[in-house]
Amino acid sequence: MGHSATGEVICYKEMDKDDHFYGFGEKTSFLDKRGEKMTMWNSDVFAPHNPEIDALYESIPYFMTVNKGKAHGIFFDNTFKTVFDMKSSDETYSFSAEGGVINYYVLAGPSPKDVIKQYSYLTGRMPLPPKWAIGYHQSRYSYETEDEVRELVQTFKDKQIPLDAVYLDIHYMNGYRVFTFDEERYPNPGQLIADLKNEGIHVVPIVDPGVKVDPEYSTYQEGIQGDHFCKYMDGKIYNGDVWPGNSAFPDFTNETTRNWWGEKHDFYVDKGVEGIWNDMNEPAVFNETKTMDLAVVHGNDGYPKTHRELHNVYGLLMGKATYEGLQERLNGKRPFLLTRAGYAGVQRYAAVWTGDNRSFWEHLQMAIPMCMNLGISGVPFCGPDVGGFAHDTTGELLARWTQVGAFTPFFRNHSALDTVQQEPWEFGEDIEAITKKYINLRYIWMPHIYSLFKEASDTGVPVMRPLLLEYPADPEVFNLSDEFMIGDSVIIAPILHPDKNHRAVYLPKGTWINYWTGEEYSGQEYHLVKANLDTLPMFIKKGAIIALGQEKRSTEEKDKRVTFHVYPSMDGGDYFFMKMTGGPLITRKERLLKAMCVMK
Ligand code: MIG
Repeated sequence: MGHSATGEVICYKEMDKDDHFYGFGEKTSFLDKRGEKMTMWNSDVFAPHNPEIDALYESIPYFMTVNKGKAHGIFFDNTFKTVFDMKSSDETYSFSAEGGVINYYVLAGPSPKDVIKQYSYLTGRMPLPPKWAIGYHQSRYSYETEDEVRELVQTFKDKQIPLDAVYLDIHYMNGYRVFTFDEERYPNPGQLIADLKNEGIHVVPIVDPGVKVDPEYSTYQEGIQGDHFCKYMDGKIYNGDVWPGNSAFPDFTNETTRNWWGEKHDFYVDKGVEGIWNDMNEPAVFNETKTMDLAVVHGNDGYPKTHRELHNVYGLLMGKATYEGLQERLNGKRPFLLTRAGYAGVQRYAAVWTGDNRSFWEHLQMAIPMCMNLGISGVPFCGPDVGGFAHDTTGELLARWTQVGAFTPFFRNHSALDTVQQEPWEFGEDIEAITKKYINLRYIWMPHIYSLFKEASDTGVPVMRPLLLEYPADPEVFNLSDEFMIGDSVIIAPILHPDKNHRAVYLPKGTWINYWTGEEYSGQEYHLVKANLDTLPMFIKKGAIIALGQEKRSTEEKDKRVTFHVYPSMDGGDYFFMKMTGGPLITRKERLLKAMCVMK
């Protein structure tokens, strides 16, 4: 073993002038990755997230080629640092790795949706999340005390803004020790969690992998006694600085360690927790390389490998340990896990948020292709920090971002220490009315959105889609990065610039109805659409049926009534009903409705 033993491997393929490339997990820049060169190496990037930075928190060495409407995919199953070069030549592209072998799967398509089905058949699909996980979530680094959390929840209640979850960032812990609560800030967490649950709100604590080196701390003691920490070949434990100071890192490549970590979640589950937030699991370390020493040798259940080889799966395996640990403890309730780092297959365990973005309009713009490409990469449950994490947001940006967030699969407002508060009411009454309107809209649209989650969990086809998935042969959508679809018949075309209340909207083949005004537009054309600050441009395809529910305080409140909005089309298309079955609404070819159905 040693560095010299790991030779670089590379595979070249012909590139056609009509090839366009999608997927690649969590990447900056636009939708179509032709002309980009991208590295897969899980990295904690506080700043900047811009087109020059191509390695972020997630590494998914997979992409889809679409050529004149026909698609195929390639999954390069290599956990080393990999590079995808769709830039250096017009005739060839390549993918390479620092080590390992050229082992890749070709997913034959022929449609883009087929490729996603095939890829997710191979790497796994998202389990249907609990409904509360797709409601509106509020976070802040940090809500530092129990009183602050209670006051926050009371404000949501007073203002009648729906809320499903509150996040506890690192300040809830005793000196950043995972599996502890600070006794002064959070004297009675079990009571807090129970009281919030009575209000229909879940509490999601953050859990980082770093375990503080402290001989008086039980998690550290257990880790040492059980031989759970990452170490060098000579047996010396690797230590690195993270929030708790000098820390050791569980070796999630071993099943015994994953089980131990899973069991540790009794601590949270006993207090009523049903969701966990994993951060810093690239793993991030405060040093020059920003991660663990590559010479660390992971146990890997008896097949030892260096951190150089297994770095990209550390977060995935932490997710597996956490998700399975929660699942075993929740008596049949579905767990929720949010993660920052991951590898191909991360969707089996966790939702993904796109890390430390900033309160820039550019980052609102970038979040859309980033999430669409994550969806193509098998990760349907994703979203950015709404309002932006670092930097100070503005009322206008928060309003526009909340409009987008209402339709991204994961919908959480989160902001950093030392930035202005960005809860929905922080920017005056006008902005509050807008953020409230769109958080409410999320709940009204919940039956439809939840049905799409069900579809994604069954087939892998994402909730949030580029138009390309539905219209793969339409050249106008090959790189359309500022519009997205929810399912196959709704287009969201948000305003993504300050001081704008008009935009050009491309609508593909078909006839489209403005959700707000009922106005009709013909497809395969650009339209200039007006959208004042309180309007998110939304278009429904003629022929669609949309199931909508009602405003409510949280998803714990059941819909008393679901309304089917039918957008009849004269071309006599078939209509599919949505049927209630026990829990979620699912799409079924239940009954054929004719165009005379209830008009919207
Ligand atoms: O080094 O826990 O991306 O969401 O608020 C920063 C504090 C650590 C980074 C996460 C962010 C979180 C923050 N964390």
